Amino acid sequence: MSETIKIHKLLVANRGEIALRIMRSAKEMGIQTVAVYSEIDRNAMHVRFADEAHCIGPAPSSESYLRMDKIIDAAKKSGANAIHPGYGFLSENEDFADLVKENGLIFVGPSGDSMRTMGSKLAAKEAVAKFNVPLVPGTSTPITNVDEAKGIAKKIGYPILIKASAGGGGKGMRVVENEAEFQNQMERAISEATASFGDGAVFIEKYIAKPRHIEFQVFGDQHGNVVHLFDRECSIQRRHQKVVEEAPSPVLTPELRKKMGEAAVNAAKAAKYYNAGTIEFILDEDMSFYFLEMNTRLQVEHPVTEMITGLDLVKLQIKIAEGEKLPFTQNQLAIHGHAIEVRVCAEDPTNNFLPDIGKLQTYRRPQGHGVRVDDGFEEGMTIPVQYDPLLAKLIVYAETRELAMDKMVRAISDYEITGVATTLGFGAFVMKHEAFRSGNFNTRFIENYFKPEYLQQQADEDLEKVVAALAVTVSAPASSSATSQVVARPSSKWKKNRV
Ligand code: MV4
Repeated sequence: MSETIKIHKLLVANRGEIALRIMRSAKEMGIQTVAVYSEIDRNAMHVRFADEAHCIGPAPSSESYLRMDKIIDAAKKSGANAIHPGYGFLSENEDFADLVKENGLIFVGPSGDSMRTMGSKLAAKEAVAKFNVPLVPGTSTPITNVDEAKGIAKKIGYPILIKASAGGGGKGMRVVENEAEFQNQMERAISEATASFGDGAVFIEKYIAKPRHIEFQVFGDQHGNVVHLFDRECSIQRRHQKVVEEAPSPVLTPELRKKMGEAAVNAAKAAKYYNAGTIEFILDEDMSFYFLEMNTRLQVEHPVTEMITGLDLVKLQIKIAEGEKLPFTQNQLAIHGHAIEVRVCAEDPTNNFLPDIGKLQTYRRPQGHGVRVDDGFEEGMTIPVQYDPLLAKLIVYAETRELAMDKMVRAISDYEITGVATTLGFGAFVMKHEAFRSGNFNTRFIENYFKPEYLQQQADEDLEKVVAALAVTVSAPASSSATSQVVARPSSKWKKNRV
């Protein structure tokens, strides 16, 4: 039995909502918190919340939040004995995980070696295949010979998908419809992968045209125990960015959930995994499931899992990093109720989800039973362009999926944001859509059902109301300038979240 080392002071190498979320749990555990920040984040909420804060450079993340040396320096100066990377930035950088350890600090996450295995899709496939985890029919070694690859493709059957081993988030994928296109597409895929990732290794898989994205939260300790904390349905995505997530998935039967959960635990064991991780599966229309990849970090959507399990995943991460054993076994875990998350991004769904920047002129959170908001901004703050557009996560929890959807509709209508366009209105569209309500949807939801005109129409009606209200409340001479200012910016920035 190895002993545990208490974390007494934790540096959070991140910003925004996740930095705050991590520090809150640390504080509850009696752990001192250290923030790092870029020059532009000087007054950010995570800086003010922390017990102390260190500037690590100019606004661009390559000069601040991605600077391993400066973050390690800040940890040493502050006397922190652990670093939590959050998500994004350095969270899945295996060299950073190793460096933290080499400097005598605790990394709140998995080992660098686990990240190395799972960071390469081919290495990951090879590792999990030995542990009885279903893979999409295809190759788990790089393909280089066109004729050999054509032979394999023929056996699998077209359409097939060429993927880059070093790719991620959908980068470096190519669908090949027939043998005539094969050589050309393979050559392109290799040169693209070489240019983008410095690694030209590609492999092929059967193309699943209408998959659902279902992922399992896993947790391992440093003593070899691994459990899963059930599934999340994340099929509502745009350009490989999730917009709505829920737990549990509305389509898994208890039997299938058990089978997929066991496969997820085996996949984690294949990488000798500890701390929080996510096993990503695709589920085919015939309910066959296949391992796609593993994310070796705490994910954005972890709160839906917290709601249905009653656990605080950050506290659990900290205890595991301290060397404690998992405090429960698989059969002590159960799903309670249903949780849904809508990502509130500073993006305009009526304009191709393009990032929208500006100042949060009004910012009022929804409240009430079963409503949780994880955010990192306040009214009056300017949203920086340099970072991820995620402003907040709106999470609801209720006894049933039906009640959770209704609660989300209400919470969105109570959420007041003006000054920047957000994805809230899109969230309401999803909550009310028949395909979502019935549970009968897949990763093509947005392309199949969403029309920007739907939200634009709402925005226009709301704009008319704002103009009408101004015309009534403002005296005649002054109203002309106020009205023209509003009319000059006819965007969903001005809308309430009509539901
Ligand atoms: C696939 C696939 C269909 N067939 N693999 C996209 C990101 C990366 N994690 C893997 N992805 C996919 N792999 C095979 N063999 C379809 C996707 C895919 C997808 C997967 C999950 C969620 C959304 C998606 C959107 C488009 C494509």
